[in-house]
Amino acid sequence: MARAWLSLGANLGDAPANLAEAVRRIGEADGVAVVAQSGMITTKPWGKTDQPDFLNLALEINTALEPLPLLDALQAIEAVMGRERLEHWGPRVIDIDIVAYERLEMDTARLTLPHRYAHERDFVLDPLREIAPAVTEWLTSRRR
Ligand code: PH2
Ligand code: MG
Ligand code: MG
Repeated sequence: MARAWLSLGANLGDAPANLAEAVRRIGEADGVAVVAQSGMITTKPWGKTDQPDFLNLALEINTALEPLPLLDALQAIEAVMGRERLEHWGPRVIDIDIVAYERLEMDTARLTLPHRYAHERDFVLDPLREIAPAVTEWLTSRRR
């Protein structure tokens, strides 16, 4: 079993309902259990600013899946929930990102761990700090 931390975001449709549905689906996925969930926070869009505010939260999970199978499982949830990849950093019904997987460091075409931008995004760090202060500190200190 490995411990991993996820960042979830939504800014299209019923964002609170989308986040709640994603958390439920993540908990129901094979080989994944939700350990802790942060509160939902409203955040200003980062990167591409002419889009609606986001709702974000962080999850801590236990998983039997290796990083890439975990990514597959999370992308399958995004797909069934109607995620369309139209625009880089654009609006979305749901986004589920792996922020960290244990303290693993990897850099492949599909997945970079820890998440490439997590350390500079308050919408990731603030909810994560609520449930995993040590991981949050690791993310910010390794890039200082
Ligand atoms: N996700 C992005 C780009 N910008 N801004 C906020 N506030 N929240 C997000 O989840 C978000 C974003 C790309 O995934
Ligand atoms: Mg993202
Ligand atoms: Mg994503």
